Amino acid sequence: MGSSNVAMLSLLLVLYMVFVPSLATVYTVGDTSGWTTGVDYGAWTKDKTFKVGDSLVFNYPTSHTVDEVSSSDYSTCTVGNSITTDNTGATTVSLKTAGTHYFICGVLGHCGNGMKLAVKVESGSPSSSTDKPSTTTPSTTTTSTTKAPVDSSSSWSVSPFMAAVLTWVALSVMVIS
Ligand SMILES: [Cu+2]
Repeated sequence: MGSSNVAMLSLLLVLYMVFVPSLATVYTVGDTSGWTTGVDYGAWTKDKTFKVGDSLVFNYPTSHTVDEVSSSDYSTCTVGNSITTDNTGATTVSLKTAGTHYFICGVLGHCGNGMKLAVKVESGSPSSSTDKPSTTTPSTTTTSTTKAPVDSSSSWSVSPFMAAVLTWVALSVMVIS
């Protein structure tokens, strides 16, 4: 392997290391406002594109909760049927599957006062971007305190894998030449 090839390989490795972490984005819900009443979360999500592998961080006083709920419970602000719930004050939710995920505060009246968040999650791979309604797959996310087993097959987006494949292809070409 010539020195130019070594340099090229190094460049590829650097690009790979820079590129891969940027694929998973951590979003702080409501930014500096956090998770509270009186915030328009529809406006907060409007300019954002959520992908499988991204995370939501909810920051709030423990007088609130973060509940993942069904589409219908989201629409009607129905509390008590939550899929997952957390009230630690700092809840990280991994978006593991494509589709729309719905979150409300479980404290009576707070959802009606704006504490409702719908996040449309796109598949990490353009070739399999078949978004399904989350109503057919309720247990699609886990909170930081949920003990449900992690679905490893869907928690890892395809793009880092593709980046690794491309790196190896490039490496193979250099070795052959
Ligand atoms: Cu609340």
